[in-house]
Formats: sequence, structure tokens, C-alpha cells
Amino acid sequence: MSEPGARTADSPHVTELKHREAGLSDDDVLGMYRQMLLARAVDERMWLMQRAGKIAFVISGQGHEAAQVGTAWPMRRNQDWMAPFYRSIASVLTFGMTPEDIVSAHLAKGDDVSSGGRQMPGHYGAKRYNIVSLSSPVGTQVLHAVGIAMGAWVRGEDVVAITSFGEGTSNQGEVHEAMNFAGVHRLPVIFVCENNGYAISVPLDRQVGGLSVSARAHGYGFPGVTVDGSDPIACYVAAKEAHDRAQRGEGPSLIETRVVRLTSHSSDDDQRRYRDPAEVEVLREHDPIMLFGNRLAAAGLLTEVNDNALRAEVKAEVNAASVHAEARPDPDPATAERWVYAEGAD
Ligand SMILES: Cc1ncc(C[n+]2csc(CCOP(=O)(O)OP(=O)(O)O)c2C)c(N)n1
Ligand SMILES: [Mg+2]
Repeated sequence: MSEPGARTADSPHVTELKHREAGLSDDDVLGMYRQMLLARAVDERMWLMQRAGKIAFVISGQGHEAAQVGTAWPMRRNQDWMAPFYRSIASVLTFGMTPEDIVSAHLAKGDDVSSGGRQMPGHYGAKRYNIVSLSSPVGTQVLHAVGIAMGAWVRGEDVVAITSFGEGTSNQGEVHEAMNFAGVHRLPVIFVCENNGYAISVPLDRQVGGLSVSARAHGYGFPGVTVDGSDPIACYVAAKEAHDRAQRGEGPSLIETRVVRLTSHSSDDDQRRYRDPAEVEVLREHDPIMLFGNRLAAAGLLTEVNDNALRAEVKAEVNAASVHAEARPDPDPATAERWVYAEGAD
């Protein structure tokens, strides 16, 4: 895993934690930090496995961890629903998936919980966790989340749906339709845009007129906020407020988290071909794990010793997950059509 950054109380950009004002305990914020480390470690392990030829493709959540852990934190497991996107490793881990589930899916193992080896890597989804599988056309998950929220409202169930997507995706027609419909019917749904400034190679100013995704919420009749996506506490506060609103029957919210994409778009891409080398050079200074670690250290909650202990624990967890995932059976070719076509159909 990436080495911890320099840890001093007077490091630049260290802002006060103020987690207690947000209703979070010391254990909560350390738990968030651990979850971010875990997501990063799983992610980095999959890059290694991809480079070793064991998995076909990786699409990474590195740089998005604080936004994902913070926004998933208020969601109630086994009650709420999540419609994630391909970078959502930290979101789905926070909502109950395990590192082994994620690695098994990337290895396309026969008993992988997401699809039994049918889906592309990064296509998270498992009924047992209330996570809907995403489809490759970007933005479809936003409609799914609105549909889930509508279903819950019709049945009178206390369910909140959360969905996440990139700022490039926010321009797809169905995303506007989904948000407008949710606004009209005041559905219990939280829209999380993880704005990393690029849609593959296309920068923000070539994608978003006005440069703000959250500003659009006003037009759909619900609140939109922009938060620092390297601050899991700020993301949590926005998501908690959105969750409370949804539960009170006040309808949807849109949260735009400003994040960095620390890696290339995917393992098939090389961002040095379209990003300014100086910009790529300084990306690591925006690493949310380093920034949050510095703030925890400045607040006296993280020392080098417990940071190293946490990292060792997480590494052992990911080692065990990959060993177990690799030992799982590959799918039986005779079952290739299972879960693709209705069984018993002609
Ligand atoms: C409908 C559709 N169009 C194009 C693509 C190809 N594609 C995959 S990811 C992506 C970029 C999306 O960018 P953004 O929404 O900003 O998310 P990010 O990858 O930056 O997190 C594109 C164009 C697709 N999968 N589906
Ligand atoms: Mg993007």
C-alpha cells in the first residue's frame, strides 16, 4: 500500500476535524480512515493482479475514497439500497461487501456474489447487500435508484436509495430525466456526483456548462451542495442531511463531491497522454488518505504506531481475501447461459 505521507500537526492544509459537531465519535472517524485504507489496499491489489495477468481490467476508486466512505456512512445496511458505479469500491465496502467479494468478482469466479463471473470487473452488485448491479452504459444506475425509491414509496417502506456517478455521466439524458422525476415525486433518493474533473480524457470545462453539477438541483426542485471530496466528514454531513430529508419525506438531494482521480481512467488508459505532466506530478498531494491521516494526527487520534498497525491489519485482510478468492472455483462453462436468459425458456 502507498506509504503514509509526512505526518505533522503543522502540515499545510490541515483543517480541524470537528467530527463531534457532526455527531461522529473518535471511533467513527478512525473507522472511516480504516475503511479508506481498506478500499485503497483492495484497489492496489487488483492493479497488481491485472499486471500479473490474473484479471482482465481494473477501474479504480483511488482518490475517491473519502467521498465514498463519507456518503455511504449514514446508509442503513440491509434496509437502504445502493446503485453504485464502477469506481465505487469504498462505497460498496462501506455498505457491506467484503474484499473477497470484490476480488472474486474481478477474477470472474463461479461463485462471485456480483454475477457468478458474468459481469465485467468493476460491476458491483449483490442482492444480499441491497446493491444493484450497474450496467456498462454510464448513468443507467441513476434511473435504477429512482425506481427503487419509487417502489419503496409506493409500498410505504422506510427505504432510502443512494446512487453515484461521475460528472461526465451527469450530462447523460437519463440522469436529467431521473432527477427531474425524483424531484416531481419527492422520492427518497440521494444523488452523489463524484466530480474528478475528467471523463476519460475530457476535462470538466468540455463537459459541464457552468462547471457546477450541484447547481442543477435547483432546477429539479431539491437542494444541491458541493463538498470537498477529500474530507469524509464533510461528505458524511451532506449525506446524513440528505438521508434525514429523504426519511422525512422531503425528497431527493444532490451532493457533488470534488475528488481527484489518482490513476488513469482504467488499466487500458495512460493519462500522461492527455493530462499536463505538472498536474499528474502533484496529484499525490491531494491524496484523501494522506490528507485525512494528517488531520487525524493533528487532532491526536492517529500516531505513527497506530497508523502502521492499521495498515498492517488491512494488508493482512487483503492478503487473506486474495488467497481465498483465488482458491474459488472458476465458472463451469456448461452454466454460461445461466442468469443471462430466463431458465426453461425456449
Ligand atoms: C452511455 C455510455 N457512453 C460512453 C461510455 C464510455 N465511458 C465509460 S466511462 C466514461 C467516462 C465517464 O466519466 P465520468 O462520468 O466523469 O466518470 P469517471 O470515469 O471520471 O469517474 C465513458 C465515456 C459508456 N460506458 N456508456
Ligand atoms: Mg469524471
